[in-house]
Amino acid sequence: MVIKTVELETVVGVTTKKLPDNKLPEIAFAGRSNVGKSSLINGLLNRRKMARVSSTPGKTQTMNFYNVNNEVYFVDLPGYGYASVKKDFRAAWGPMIENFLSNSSQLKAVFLLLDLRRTPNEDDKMMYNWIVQAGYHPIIIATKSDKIKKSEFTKALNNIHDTLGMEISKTVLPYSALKKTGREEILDKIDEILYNI
Ligand SMILES: Nc1nc2c(ncn2[C@@H]2O[C@H](COP(=O)(O)OP(=O)(O)OP(=O)(O)O)[C@@H](O)[C@H]2O)c(=O)[nH]1
Ligand SMILES: [Mg+2]
Repeated sequence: MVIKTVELETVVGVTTKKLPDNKLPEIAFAGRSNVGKSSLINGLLNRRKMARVSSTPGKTQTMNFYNVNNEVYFVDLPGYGYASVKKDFRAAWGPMIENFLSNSSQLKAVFLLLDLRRTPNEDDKMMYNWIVQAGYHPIIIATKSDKIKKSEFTKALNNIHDTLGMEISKTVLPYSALKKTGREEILDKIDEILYNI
């Protein structure tokens, strides 16, 4: 997939709630606050500041629909698990995300971002299960791969597999927003999802 045009087209918040009635396919990105969802989206889109990135967790508090090439939407979901938003998340954003996952007719795939260095926690398992319950196979992206040595990758990737109880055949794609490594593999995966290639 070659990125030609990008536009933030729709923003859905807890007050606006109503999901867009999109005609193009949607690809969603979920994950804990601060895991690097917005950085990944910027990296995939080759735009430095399209999605807001912040070292303070809880930056993205809305569902942001980026129209890419008039071909597909990339959907940046609000991050979960950050202490001060935990209660709000469960009360408001949780149902909003569950509603989107369960009811969007255009949603083709959900990427779940996990920090490569960390063992997935209860919140990650909850999101993994929401995705599965909505009828999707979560595609795992292990972020911040620049923070550990290449020789530690296999162990870290297996740890993610084991903690989530994933079938061993399901892949985990490592990504670094810093080095842009893993970008082509993720874009190829998106082509595969959209065009069966
Ligand atoms: N070293 C390194 N830092 C990263 C990487 N990806 C993201 N970061 C940093 O992690 C912090 C959080 O990144 P964001 O992209 O804002 O994370 P997010 O998942 O969108 O967070 P919320 O919007 O709060 O849900 C920022 O300081 C980023 O610069 C990466 O691959 N490597
Ligand atoms: Mg964000």
